[in-house]
Amino acid sequence: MIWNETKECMSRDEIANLQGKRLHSLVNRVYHNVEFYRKKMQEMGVEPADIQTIEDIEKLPFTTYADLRDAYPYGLLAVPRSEIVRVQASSGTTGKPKLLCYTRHDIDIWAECVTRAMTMAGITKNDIIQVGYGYGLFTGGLGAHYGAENLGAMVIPMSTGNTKKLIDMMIDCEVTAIACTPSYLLHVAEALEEQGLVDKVKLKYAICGAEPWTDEMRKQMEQRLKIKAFDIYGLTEIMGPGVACDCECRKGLHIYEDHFYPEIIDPDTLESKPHGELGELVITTLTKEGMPLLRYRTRDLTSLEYERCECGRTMARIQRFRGRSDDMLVIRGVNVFPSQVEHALLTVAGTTPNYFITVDRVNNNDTFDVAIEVEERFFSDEVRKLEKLRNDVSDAIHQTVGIKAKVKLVEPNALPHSEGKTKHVEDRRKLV
Ligand code: DLL
Repeated sequence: MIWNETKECMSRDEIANLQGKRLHSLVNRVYHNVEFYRKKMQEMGVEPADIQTIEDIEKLPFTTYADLRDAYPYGLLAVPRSEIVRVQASSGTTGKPKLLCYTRHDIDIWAECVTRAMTMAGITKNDIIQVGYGYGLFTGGLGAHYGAENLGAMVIPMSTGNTKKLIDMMIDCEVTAIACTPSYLLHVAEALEEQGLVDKVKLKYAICGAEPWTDEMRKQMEQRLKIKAFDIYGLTEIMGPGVACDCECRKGLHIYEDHFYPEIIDPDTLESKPHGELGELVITTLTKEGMPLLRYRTRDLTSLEYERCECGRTMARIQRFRGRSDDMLVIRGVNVFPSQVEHALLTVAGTTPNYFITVDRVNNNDTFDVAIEVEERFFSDEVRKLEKLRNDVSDAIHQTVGIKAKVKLVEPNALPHSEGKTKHVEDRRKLV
């Protein structure tokens, strides 16, 4: 099934024409309504009239997450504040979050994109969907929720944090589809197996994303739960979940090119890369009203495939993600920057800036260990003081990053030091 065949199966010429028109109108809107873009374009000597076709996009400036952070909260608004009906946020490197604003129309487009993704997965209005992404500022919960309702399915807004209740309701309400992170779904599978309940569930589909995952994880969840699992991609800055999703052919994630124009660039030179080559994914939001972004650097490394897919869709496909061009880690679905940990440490007296983060995946759960050098005196003091310091550090990290770390305090010089750039992170998960 294809939710919006008119759009999802346009010819490549039709796509390029539509994108050109939408880009032209977008550039006019941001030039006249967003000082940040007007200034940038003026600095580059570009005027809205210079942007007529989609190929002209290369004349436009990039946007980075630092730009969003600097514009916090409303600096990049392209409509009057009174037109905004929702905000969502994503954690930044330090301090303030990135705040994204949506008009009513933006929310409708978002729901449409998630509905397209769910339809790709085979989900219909007859399904009962449990949404196991967090509800709140994170886009996962509300994004999946609105998409499922728009599809006409029945939604159970579980959110995160109570696996027992999720399993009880999954069985009692005869849930047929679930939207959650892939690592959480494997955790649910384990819990079902331990309690001998796998045969009691009626689950058929899972739509998983918000973090990188592998074909091996997909195979495991499909076999253990007897379901079909699909990969959904998105990011708060662009919209939330539903920027792209894979179809039954599993040859990449179709990006909804009528709303999001994708480019691949070299993250060092910022030059565009030819079709098929690996680089950083850059997205322009062609239809967003509230806070549209020109050439947003996602930092996600991948390539694009433009061949028509066997499913009939013509929209380009994002290939396997190969990591990021910055140091962001996605741990249990939460974006974590090492600098946030550093920032948290600065707030606790007695710690030093020497820390080391180790991330691993044990039994399908991400582990997040932080070792910190603390002042010598704590080791000669009473154990109680050391324990208090450990708790303070743990709370500070939890507050800043949003997830709990296993904290270990070590003596000065116990961690690797280097004359050059000190390495602060080891990610042992094999996700690329
Ligand atoms: O994670 C939105 C989302 C929610 C997507 C639910 C899918 C499902 P952010 O918190 O802003 O938004 O994180 C965005 O997460 O730039 C990627 O690095 C990573 N990411 C998201 N989906 C995938 C995926 C949501 N399917 C950042 N595969 C992105 C790999 C993903 N990485």
